[in-house]
Amino acid sequence: MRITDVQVIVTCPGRNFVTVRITTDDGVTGVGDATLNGRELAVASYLQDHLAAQLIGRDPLRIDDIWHYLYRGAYWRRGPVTMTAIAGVDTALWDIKGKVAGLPVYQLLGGRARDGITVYGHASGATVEETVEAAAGYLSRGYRAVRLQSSIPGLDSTYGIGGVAAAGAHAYEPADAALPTENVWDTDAYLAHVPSLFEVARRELGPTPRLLHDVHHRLTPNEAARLGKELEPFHLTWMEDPVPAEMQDGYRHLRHHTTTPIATGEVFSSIYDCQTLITERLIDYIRTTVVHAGGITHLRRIFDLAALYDIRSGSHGATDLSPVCLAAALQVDTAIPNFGLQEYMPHTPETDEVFPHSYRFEDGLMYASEEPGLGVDIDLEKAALYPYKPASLPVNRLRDGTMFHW
Ligand code: CS2
Ligand code: MG
Repeated sequence: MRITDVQVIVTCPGRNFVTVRITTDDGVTGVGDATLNGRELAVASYLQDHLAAQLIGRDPLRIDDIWHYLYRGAYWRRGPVTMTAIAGVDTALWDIKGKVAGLPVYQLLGGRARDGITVYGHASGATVEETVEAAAGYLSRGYRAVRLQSSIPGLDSTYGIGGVAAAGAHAYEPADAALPTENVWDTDAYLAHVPSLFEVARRELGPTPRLLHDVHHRLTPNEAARLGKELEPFHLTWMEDPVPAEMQDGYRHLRHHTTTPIATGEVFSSIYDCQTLITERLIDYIRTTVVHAGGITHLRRIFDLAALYDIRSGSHGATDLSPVCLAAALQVDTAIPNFGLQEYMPHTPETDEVFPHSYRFEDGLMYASEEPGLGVDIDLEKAALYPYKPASLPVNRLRDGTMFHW
């Protein structure tokens, strides 16, 4: 069996996605997500200008050899662009291998370890009451876990809330402006507000639902320690990205001061980015996922390392990760022993039309496809209807204009 064609498809059904589609000499095809929000064309070029020609003629079943060829052969290792490109190829090769074997990929990863995949949804609102009401809505639809993000009094916009928090305008979609929109951030206002959100949430929703919050990289270790301590009475499932990911020693300080569980990793692209956090048990959930952490092959290695330290998966799953990534993530979630939670933001109907799939959501759980491979594809004709649109993630400045973390 040989690889005969490597296509890189950039499509924009409401937001940009990059998909790798590999074809073999006996007509079996595989797809992989290679979307890097706001930097899509960098990955598309890496794939089509630097990797595609190196793949033609190779045996697609030699997944791990190809992974190492692309990783060690790059010389310039790691980083989001390189590892997202490798992820797209790797995921497509697992799709092919599953189709050749006639098995869903989870069966090639050790078989089913759980009946369904517990997911969490995104509840947001312009006020605490609106946010808690949105969370109650998710719970009424069967979700067992919900992330709560509310507007911050005095700030026009913040992470996780769509634009200026007008009633109902909470369809949050990162990278929806050609040039970065500039948000204003105020850490004091944020720290003063968040504990009240979870005090009301626990009072209204009770002790059972699993509640999460995404700090989105914006606190110093000591500020995060303060917030973690103040959230302890509300028993969150996790406080996410409390400090910028590169500040890994900051997690030691944070860990000494609070028992609020910590999740991080969506911006990590390799096992080396999370090695210290895992081996020193500085986190409780690792949020790496298929598209940004080198594909199924590398993600499995990260989760296996995490399992040695009782750290569970909590894979990223925002809508800027395509249905191809979600289909692959659900296959991994089905098989690993240390699954924790899967983030789930339903894609738009246009996106689901471009990426037909057979995973499904039912009563708070998701179920990976049982079809051979990943159980997802890209409809090339529909994809062609949505040309690339320049789009950037927002940026953040403090009130005095200082450039900050978004
Ligand atoms: C967020 C993401 O879902 C999350 O946890 O951190 O929405 C993140 O902001 C986007 O994926 C960035 O593209
Ligand atoms: Mg996040």
